Amino acid sequence: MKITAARLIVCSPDRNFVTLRIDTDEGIYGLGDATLNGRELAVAAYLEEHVLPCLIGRDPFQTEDIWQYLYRGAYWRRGPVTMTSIAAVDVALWDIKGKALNTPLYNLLGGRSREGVLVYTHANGRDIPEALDSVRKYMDEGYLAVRAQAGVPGVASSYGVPKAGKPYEPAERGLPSESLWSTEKYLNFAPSLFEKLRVELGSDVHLLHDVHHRLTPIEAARLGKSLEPFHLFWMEDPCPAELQESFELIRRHTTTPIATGEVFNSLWDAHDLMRHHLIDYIRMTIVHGGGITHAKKTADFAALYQVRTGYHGATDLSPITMAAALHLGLAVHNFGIQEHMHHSPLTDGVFTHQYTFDAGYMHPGNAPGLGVEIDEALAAKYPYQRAYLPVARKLDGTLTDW
Ligand code: KDG
Ligand code: MG
Repeated sequence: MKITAARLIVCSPDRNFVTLRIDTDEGIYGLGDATLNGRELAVAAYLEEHVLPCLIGRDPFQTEDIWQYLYRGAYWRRGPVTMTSIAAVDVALWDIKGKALNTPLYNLLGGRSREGVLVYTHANGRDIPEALDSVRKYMDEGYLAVRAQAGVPGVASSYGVPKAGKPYEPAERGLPSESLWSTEKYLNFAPSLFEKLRVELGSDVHLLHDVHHRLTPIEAARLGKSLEPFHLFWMEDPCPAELQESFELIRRHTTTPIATGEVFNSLWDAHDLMRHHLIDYIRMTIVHGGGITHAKKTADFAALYQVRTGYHGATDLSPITMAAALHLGLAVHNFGIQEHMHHSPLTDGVFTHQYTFDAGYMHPGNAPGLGVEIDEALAAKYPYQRAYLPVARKLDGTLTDW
């Protein structure tokens, strides 16, 4: 089998997505997600100008060799634009392999290690009562695990809180908006949110929380300690992870489990965190972390240190990435949990998919390959629109981590 064509579909059905389609001489094609939120066209240009011409004529079954060719062959290595581009190619090739062998992707990754993939979704509210209602709503829908975020009193537009009744969506069209942040107010407030949730909801539901890289290590240590009575499933991204030794300080003070890595793009960003038992869940996802080929290696490395997977799954990761994550999640032994933030009905209309949700678990479906199709005619009606993630400033105006 040979690759005969590769092209991009850039569309914006409620939000931007970059999708790669690879065609072969046997009429089988594969899809890969190449979306990097707020920097979409950088990846599109990288693929179009530098990667796609190199694919024509290659055997799509050679996923390892093509991965190495794109990674080592670029010389520069790593970085979100490179690794998202490689991921798009890699996922599309695995999709082709599954279709050619007439089997769902999970069968090529080790087969089923479990019946379903435990997922968590996003509950949020402007205040604690709204957040409580939101968690309850998802529990009523069958979710066994829910991430809870609430507006911090005195801090306008806190992370994870929807604006004016719309579903929460991190990127916004136009130039970046600015939001405010106060660590002091947040640290005083966050334990009261989880105290209320535990009192009202009991101890069975898994509760998760995203700190979104906003604290220093000692502040994160205080937060983790103060949340211990409410036994969170995890505290996510307690501080920026470029400085991996930050997590040693957090670990010295708290047993609240830690998840990090949604902004990582290679195993080398995380290997020290794993080797030194500084994290419990790795969030680096397939689309930003070099595709299935590299995610599988990262998961296998993590397994040596009893670190489990907990992949990023916000709306900026297209249904193609969601499907890929569900296939891998079904297969790897050290799967932990998968994020599932709902796409809009329009996004789901463009990317029709076989995956399903039932009683807290998702399943990738049994269609050959990934089990996702793109409706290109519908996609064409929603062209790309510039959009950005917000930036954040402290109350005195200092730029800080969003
Ligand atoms: O593109 C960035 C978002 O996906 C991110 O802000 C969402 O932190 C996030 C999460 O955990 O889903
Ligand atoms: Mg996050």
